[in-house]
Amino acid sequence: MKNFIIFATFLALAFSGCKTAMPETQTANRQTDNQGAQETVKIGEGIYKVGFMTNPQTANAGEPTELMFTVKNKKDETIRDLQIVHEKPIHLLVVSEDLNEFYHLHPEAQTDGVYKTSFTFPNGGNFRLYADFTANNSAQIVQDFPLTVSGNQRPPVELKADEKLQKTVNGLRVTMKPDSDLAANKEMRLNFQVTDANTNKPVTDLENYLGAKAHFVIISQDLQEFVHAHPMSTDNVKGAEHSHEMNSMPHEKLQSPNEKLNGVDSESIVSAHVTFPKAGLHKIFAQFQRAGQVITVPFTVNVKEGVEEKPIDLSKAKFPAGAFKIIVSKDGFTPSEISFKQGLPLKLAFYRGDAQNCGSEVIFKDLHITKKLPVGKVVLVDIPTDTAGEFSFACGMNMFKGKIVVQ
Ligand SMILES: [Cu+2]
Repeated sequence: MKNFIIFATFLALAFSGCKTAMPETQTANRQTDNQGAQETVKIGEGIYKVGFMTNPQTANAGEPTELMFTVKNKKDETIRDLQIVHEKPIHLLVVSEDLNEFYHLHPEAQTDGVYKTSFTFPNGGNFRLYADFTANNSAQIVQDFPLTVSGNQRPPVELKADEKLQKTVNGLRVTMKPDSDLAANKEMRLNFQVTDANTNKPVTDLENYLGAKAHFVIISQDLQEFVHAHPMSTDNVKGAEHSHEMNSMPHEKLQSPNEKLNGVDSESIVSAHVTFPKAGLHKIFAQFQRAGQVITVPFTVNVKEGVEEKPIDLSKAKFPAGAFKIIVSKDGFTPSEISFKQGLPLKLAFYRGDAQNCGSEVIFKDLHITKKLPVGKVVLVDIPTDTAGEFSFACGMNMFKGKIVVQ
């Protein structure tokens, strides 16, 4: 079972309202023994070696192929306890190069520390695999791997923007309603109105699929931009973990289930916040579950050039003397790690320069502190430094992370 040379380029986690700090890829070592090829990736303070291999060595269309992943930390220890996010340790999204095929798989942990799943590719050709996982104390990691499958290839399908953002799949008619023009570098909300194609009635019996009312996977035509987003959900508004407590978007108004959006029962509307980092064709795979069946509804959109990102203007921010500045931007918290002397008073001054991020609140779980971070306002948080220790903090979506080390 020799390894398959796989190039791991690290993807910018560009959408999903929340960008983690841009990871750098360092191709450190390449082993070609039966451990397979692995790449070293750096994210935040963590360094991980992510390996991918297939069995058989060459994947053949029409035959089961084992897709195997290993994640190792910088001490070369195999990580066997990836965080369970949306009910799974790894979400593996597989698309064909022309984005005409889409598969959502879940490699499971094996006793040897490998995460494995078996899949039968219906066609030969070039595919891209996106492994979406979160190691302990790390931000979400999305690692992509190209894979060539041998066997008969179907003719490629040209990617074209949909004229009408309405699709019917397996009795579900889904209408996508962006709340503004689709342009890059702008946070927007994509509303998906779900109707029963037979009765024309709003669908109110969507089931949770992997712990969420829907899953959205958005991939750019060049396969470089990837997002795995989840809907903002009324019943999760309280649960910091899942709630997309994003900024000044009106979703707060959707708190009570019997609210209406454009006259349609909110029960049948699922929304997600996204920011497209660049212009061009993107494919959106919206997944819903109804009557036990997972239904994937694809949309293709052409995103326009957006306004240039302006650097955060700190000139108007009034930071009190002696306060420790932490800037909140699309890249997370800057700085994200602060070491501080025990016994000295520590006042943090958070400043969020614009709304192009999901840092609308900061949560210090251990200190039971949650503070809203309105745009353009300096928000102060006093950190107790009488005892040495670490205080982690995160954004409302648990995507941006930081820590204070008192020593
Ligand atoms: Cu998944």
